[in-house]
Amino acid sequence: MAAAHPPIVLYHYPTSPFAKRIVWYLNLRQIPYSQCLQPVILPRPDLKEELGISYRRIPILSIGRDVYLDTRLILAKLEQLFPPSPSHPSLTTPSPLQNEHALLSALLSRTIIAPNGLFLRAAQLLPPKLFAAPGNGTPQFLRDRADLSGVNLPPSSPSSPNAAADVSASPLSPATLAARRPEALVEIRAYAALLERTVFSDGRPWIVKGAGGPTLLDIEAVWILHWLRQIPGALPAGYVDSRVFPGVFAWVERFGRAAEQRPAGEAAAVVQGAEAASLIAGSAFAEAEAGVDAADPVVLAEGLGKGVQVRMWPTDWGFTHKDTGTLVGVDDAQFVVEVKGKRGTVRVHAPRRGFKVAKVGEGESRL
Ligand SMILES: N[C@@H](CCC(=O)N[C@@H](CS)C(=O)NCC(=O)O)C(=O)O
Repeated sequence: MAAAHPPIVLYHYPTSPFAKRIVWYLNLRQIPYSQCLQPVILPRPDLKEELGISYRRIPILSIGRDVYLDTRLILAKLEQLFPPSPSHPSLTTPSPLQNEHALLSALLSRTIIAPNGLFLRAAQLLPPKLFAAPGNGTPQFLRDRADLSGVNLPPSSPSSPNAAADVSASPLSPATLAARRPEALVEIRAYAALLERTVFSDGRPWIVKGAGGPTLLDIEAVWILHWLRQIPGALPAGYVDSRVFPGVFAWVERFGRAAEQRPAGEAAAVVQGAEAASLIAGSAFAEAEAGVDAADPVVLAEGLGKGVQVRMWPTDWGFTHKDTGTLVGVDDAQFVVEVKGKRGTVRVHAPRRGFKVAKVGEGESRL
């Protein structure tokens, strides 16, 4: 695939720490892509109207007419579809430690992105002033993020559209953040301490000893700290900083310098939503159509099969936004649903972990 791959489009916004995981990967492996920049809150007509995709999280990556949801699946697919070559250098560790590297990368990804995992703790360290206009809340943003956790905030009143009083139920409201902060700080510090006293106790530049550059394990380990360290007020000085954890913070800086650069310095082209959608609609599929594994316990229990009309949604957050389409694939790693947009169909792939598929009309509840 690497020689003449179909076009890749990354739908994201640059402040998304999840999107960074993909941007860094594409940069480090020198994989060309275009980016379709998205607003930080809904609506996102480039996805919903142009492609017919209801999933509301960022990032989304298309490769040809295949659309991949969730960074866990996106990274796995890029690994699979772009095997190491001189033009796309490997981010894995050569044998004999190749399997250990793959195992640790997968475990780290599971731990950090899991419900109640380190990512959610990190989000609880965002300073409330990030979302607040002077003297007031920013209800649009808080309302949008409340939707992610299924919280329906009352509509803002037309007479005072910026009133902060109605956002107290949001997970990002100042009161909720203040209540969660102490425990979140302890967990983030423990994570930095773990890295400092293990891999970064001996002055190595990257997690894998002897590696000539960052590997996938560095991407999986670094993104939370890389995100928090650039948000003023997130990490308290003297508690989690470069004085307390010099090896870790030097690594985060070093990683940023290595991974933020595009090869040869050229930025990824920006495409508008309509252009991106016609690029996708006009492309070949990147993968052969997956089959539905008839022996899969979930397929059996839910009465699924190829051609069945289904809904598909994430179960951790953003779960009220469900995609509807035709089930075309189920295997150990993914669900694949064909979704109709105004320019034809795309195949939408979601990882098994953290996603659910149910026949239309059934299983509409969160779990
Ligand atoms: N498990 C997902 C989580 C993605 C996620 O939560 N992304 C955040 C942005 S950093 C998001 O979508 N926030 C709400 C939004 O932008 O609509 C992944 O790995 O891609």
